[in-house]
Amino acid sequence: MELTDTTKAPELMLTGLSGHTNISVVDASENPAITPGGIVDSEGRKITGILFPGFLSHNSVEKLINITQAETAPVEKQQQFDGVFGWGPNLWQLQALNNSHEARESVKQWDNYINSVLPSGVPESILSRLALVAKKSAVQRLVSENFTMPWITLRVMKNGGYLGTHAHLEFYQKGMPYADSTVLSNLLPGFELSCLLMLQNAQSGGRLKLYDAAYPATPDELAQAVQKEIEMPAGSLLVFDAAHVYHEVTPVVGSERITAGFWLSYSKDKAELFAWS
Ligand SMILES: O=C(O)CCC(=O)C(=O)O
Repeated sequence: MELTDTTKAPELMLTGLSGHTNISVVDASENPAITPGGIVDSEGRKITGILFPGFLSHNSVEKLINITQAETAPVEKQQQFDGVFGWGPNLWQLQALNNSHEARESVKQWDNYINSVLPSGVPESILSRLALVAKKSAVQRLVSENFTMPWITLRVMKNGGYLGTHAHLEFYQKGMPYADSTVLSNLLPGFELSCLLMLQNAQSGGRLKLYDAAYPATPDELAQAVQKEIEMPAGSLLVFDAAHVYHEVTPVVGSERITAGFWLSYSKDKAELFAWS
């Protein structure tokens, strides 16, 4: 088994992003759970995120990094922003391809590639561990009209690359291309957790910074909010409330920051939990 034993509980919880208190990391004896109302502790209090150190073995981390360094891969790398590149079928392009054979093939190729580089059972183990925390029987792939969404994207941020401050509810409100996709219209509105596997930290910078401020906040409120950079060792997984909590990635300095990411969403009826990217 390539993953840390799921019966151990190495999670850390990020609390205090309530707009009132400081941000702290507390022990997992608080027994966090992923629920349709957000991430909660054992008392049912909302928390911002859960950090799972050592979620992915060194071997799996290396294999995912290698994809981004190889000359060829089954999907083109795409520039998402200045200095920020993604590997994986592109959500917006897939929408444009409108459930075509071409779109299905591109996801299949990417799945096969990920499955071929990772030790056997690792993708399933990642999702089944999250299912345990959500007390669900499974975290499923997101499928709509026979079209399966990709479930993981690799992202490389080069020297100078960064992600500006945002909360994902903003995207939906501003009508970003995927906001009215048919695939996503079956999901529980206002719910989106980001799942980030840290593969390689930048030499410096490239830190995920969370704001003690929830969407919608004014620029002044954001400027005054307590901010916390999250320390994520290679191999750790962070699950956090990206829909509500403002976050950014600080500019990378020196060597690349490499992550693998996906989102978790519930179905509208809250019965099913999906991973997609
Ligand atoms: O790469 C990161 O740390 C953050 C990415 C991000 O903004 C997100 O997952 O919502």
